[in-house]
Amino acid sequence: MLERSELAENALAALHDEGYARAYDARNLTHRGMIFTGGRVAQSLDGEWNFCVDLLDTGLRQKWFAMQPQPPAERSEPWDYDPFMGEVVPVPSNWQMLQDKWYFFEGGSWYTRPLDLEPDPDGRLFLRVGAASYDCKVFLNGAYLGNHLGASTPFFVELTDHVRPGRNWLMLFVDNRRQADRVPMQNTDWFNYGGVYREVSLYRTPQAVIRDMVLSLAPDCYDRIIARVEIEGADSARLRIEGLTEVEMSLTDGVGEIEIAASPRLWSPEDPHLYDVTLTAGADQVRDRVGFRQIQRRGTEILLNGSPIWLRGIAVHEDDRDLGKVTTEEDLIRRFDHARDLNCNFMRLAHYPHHERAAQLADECGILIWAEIPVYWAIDFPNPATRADAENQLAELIRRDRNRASVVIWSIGNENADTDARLDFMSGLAAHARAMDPTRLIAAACLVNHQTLRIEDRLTEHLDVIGINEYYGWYDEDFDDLGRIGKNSSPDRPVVISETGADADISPEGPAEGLFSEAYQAEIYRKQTATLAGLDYVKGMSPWILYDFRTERRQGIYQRGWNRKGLIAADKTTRKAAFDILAAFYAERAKETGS
Ligand code: GCB
Repeated sequence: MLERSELAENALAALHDEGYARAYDARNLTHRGMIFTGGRVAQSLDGEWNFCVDLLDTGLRQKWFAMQPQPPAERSEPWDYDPFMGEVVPVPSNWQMLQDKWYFFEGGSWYTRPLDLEPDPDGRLFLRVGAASYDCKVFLNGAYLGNHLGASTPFFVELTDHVRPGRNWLMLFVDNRRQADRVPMQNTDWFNYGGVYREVSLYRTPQAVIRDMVLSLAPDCYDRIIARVEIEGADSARLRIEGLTEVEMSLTDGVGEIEIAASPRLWSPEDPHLYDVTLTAGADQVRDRVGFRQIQRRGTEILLNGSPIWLRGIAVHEDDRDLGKVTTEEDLIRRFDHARDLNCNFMRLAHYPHHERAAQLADECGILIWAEIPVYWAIDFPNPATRADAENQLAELIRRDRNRASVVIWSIGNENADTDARLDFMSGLAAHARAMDPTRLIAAACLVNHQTLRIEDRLTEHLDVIGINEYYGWYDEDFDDLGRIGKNSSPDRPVVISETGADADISPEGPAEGLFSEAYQAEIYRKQTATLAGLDYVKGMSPWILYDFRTERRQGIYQRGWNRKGLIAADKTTRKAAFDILAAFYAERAKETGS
């Protein structure tokens, strides 16, 4: 609690100090603070949190986080906000979906809740925030513990040395302002949802804590498994892969790596077999369900477990008419059911890391996944702070999902102009991804050269799979150019058409023919699939997109705040005619390619 003299000083500073935010931008909550959470018992902090939007950053200026609960009648000065009483919102949620007056709000907001804790001298306590968009600053009992950048990856804060027995107050300041140095930058084609929109949990661990566990087949073989673990405060651990092996690992400086002779049953879309894995180190234990498979490229082929595969995909956003970016299990199950109805074996999780349950369910139901970070359109490529942010988001995604057999591609960006600064930034990201995870393919959604009508992008040399977003018949009106690009290009590695499509407004306001009609969209799908099937270096596609999604930048008469390229409308139920066209094409492809 601030003293009286501090209060007076603070009141003045709050009005006149424009450097108020500098002290709260440590950017210290990064992938380095992650712990492995699989199999741990979490204490959920979901539910009602006290909430306040704060357009002017008054809370940072006035240090609301330093306030102590006090009954209103006993207060000696007026409070501009009461973190302990008043409006509450559910966590997880996006504030835009809660009240009309918050729909276009972009700025900071405060979330506060009590934490009642028993003293535990032997244990450690970690807070995990599943996702908060975009800058999340964490305060406990008035102390600033740090901030995290990035709207879609989880982060951890160790609370051990900051908690007191009994009542504690946890405050999060979550700021979704679009800024020039962010990833993504100011301009996107998806809605800028704000808030704490994935689960918040507490984890108790012993002193020795398992930070990481990574399992995969060794490169190019099927009879050896590599396991790598990172454990703080232990020098040995026991790894058990149910039905396969149990081994003792010894660690040096907290890190252990072992190669185990074992021939696991291979994971594939036809047989998505998972093994139960347990890692025990002292009193700490984690679990996971892990599949083993090889994904490789050879020339223009993509090989799954040594055999060529054609990726029959669909792209999805994390977006819901009622919940915004909040993802439920039911929503994910419906999404995979629709993918199965389309005869898909592949899904692009665009344009940022989706909820971790998406890849877990894909592991179970046998759908291959393209996962990506939001290095989208213009990015401040020369800015080292932007690069650090992008690298951290990539590292958090990889550390969170690298035991998922379903995830076969890390994508490092989408439709970025081919400049020297971008090449340096993104080739760096590709190298970073490979160093962290040599067992997957690296991709990006690249551009075609519209003058020369060729696939031409200097980044492709650094990729395993060239993603191409093309909208012939929609933004590019001469459809025949697609065929020309096909003939003019001879890439030396596989191409996946990471986007193609057209809008269709099937509401009563939608047109019967021409652009934005259901018939026009269907025709584009007919022509696209017929053309692409003839290009031998095209090894898959993920058309844009499964469901219509909300976006501020689309305000045309048939859009009304929505991108309507979905094969299914925003109700996630009503299929458009193009759905069946793609499903039939994929059924054919599956027969022809035998995969
Ligand atoms: C694109 C973008 C995607 C957009 C889509 C569209 O190329 O990658 O984010 O939503 O086109 O509908 O214009």
